[in-house]
Amino acid sequence: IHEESYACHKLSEPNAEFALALYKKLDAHTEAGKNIFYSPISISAALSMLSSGARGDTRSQLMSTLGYAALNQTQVDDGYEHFFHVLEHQQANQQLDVGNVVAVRTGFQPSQQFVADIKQHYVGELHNVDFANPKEAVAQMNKLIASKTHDKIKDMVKDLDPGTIMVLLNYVYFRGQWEHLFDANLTSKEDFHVDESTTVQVDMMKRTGHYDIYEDNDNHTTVVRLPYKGNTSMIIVLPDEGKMKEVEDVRNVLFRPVCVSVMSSEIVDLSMPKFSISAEASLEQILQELGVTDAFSVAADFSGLSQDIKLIVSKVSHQAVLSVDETGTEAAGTTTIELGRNSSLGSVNLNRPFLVFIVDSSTETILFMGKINNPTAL
Ligand SMILES: *[C@@H]1O[C@H](CO)[C@@H](O)[C@H](O)[C@H]1NC(C)=O
Ligand SMILES: *[C@@H]1O[C@H](CO)[C@@H](O)[C@H](O)[C@H]1NC(C)=O
Ligand SMILES: *[C@@H]1O[C@H](CO)[C@@H](O)[C@H](O)[C@H]1NC(C)=O
Ligand SMILES: *[C@@H]1O[C@H](CO)[C@@H](O)[C@H](O)[C@H]1NC(C)=O
Ligand SMILES: CC(=O)N[C@H]1CO[C@H](CO)[C@@H](O)[C@@H]1O
Repeated sequence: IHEESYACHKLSEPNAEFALALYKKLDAHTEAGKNIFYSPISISAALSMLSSGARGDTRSQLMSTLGYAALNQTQVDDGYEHFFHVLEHQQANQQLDVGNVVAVRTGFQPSQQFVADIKQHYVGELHNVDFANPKEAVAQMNKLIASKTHDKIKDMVKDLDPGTIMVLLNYVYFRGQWEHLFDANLTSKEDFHVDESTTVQVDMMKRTGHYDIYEDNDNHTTVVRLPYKGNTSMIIVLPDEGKMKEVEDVRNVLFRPVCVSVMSSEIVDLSMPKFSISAEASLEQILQELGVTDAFSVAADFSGLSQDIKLIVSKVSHQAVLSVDETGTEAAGTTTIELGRNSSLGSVNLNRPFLVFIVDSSTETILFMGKINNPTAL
């Protein structure tokens, strides 16, 4: 047990660092006023799966960007195995589904070792998808994602390259009930100040009661914890008016939600909007800025995924949704990593007359030859 929690814990700090690095990048790439919402663990887990099929610099770049430079792949794989194991076993009052799917082009056989590793360490499922038929494949992928996220994410995949060989998919679905429900009768329309000049109307929920809170006056921020039934909480970091930028720049302030021991329980008048948002992000550029470059280039080495075909990552996408109301929270996130061939995939369809040769290459002898005009004729 001790070993297990240690293996799991080893990933939590690098994962938090990576979450933060992603936040900075997403913020820089997101239009002002737009929401940012993502599942860091979903992105870390998907990239770790990718890493387990990568070799050479392609792998070391992934490992170091994920913050795992000091670990080897075995340690990372074990960490995820324990992580998924622990999550599976604490579902008394909440629903938390985390898992991975490897969608493989019909007829393509990924490396046996990779499949075994994904099944063992990443609770991975293998699905065959007809990527040669992109329209159908898009529908099939979206159906799969919708089923894993309880229909919270339904249209994540917009298009797929006909050359797609494999898609690595991670999903996280969470549904938690507030330990202290909001009384819906107290919810009323109130102003929400998007910025100095923009105000919108929201349904503001109200509750007065005990919450863990920490007022960090030096850093112009208030941190409050809203517990769900079970082992999860929502942590809110509320910067003082006009101080968002400053708060975002102080590392420790953003880090505090991970270690909330400094909080104390106090009676609080809490007003919180009821809302539903969705955010999506393309991560290719961000990952390259964070040091994952070979995976997207001809230098890519995914020989752990397939010895036969030279694979390259063409797309990394993330989508996440969040709904908050008086009873609790529903959130889902998915990450997809699309892998294909660098060159376009050739297609040969023997649906017209063709010539055939059976050749012995050691002696360079034509053993048989002919022309097939009608395969149904006797
Ligand atoms: C990974 O690191 C651990 C701990 O240092 C070590 O015991 C193990 O042999 C290493 N595994 C590989 C495949 O290098
Ligand atoms: C909310 O209002 C309705 C009707 O006005 C009432 O029946 C209900 O008990 C109230 N709920 C709470 C939690 O006070
Ligand atoms: C919370 O986590 C602990 C340790 O991981 C576990 O023993 C406990 O059952 C969990 N509680 C609930 C309500 O799931
Ligand atoms: C404010 O942030 C700084 C830098 O992260 C930290 O050292 C300091 O303890 C914080 N102040 C308070 C009151 O927590
Ligand atoms: C997307 C990509 O990396 N395409 C590369 C495929 O390989 C040729 C050379 O074989 C490169 O020129 C392309 O850039």
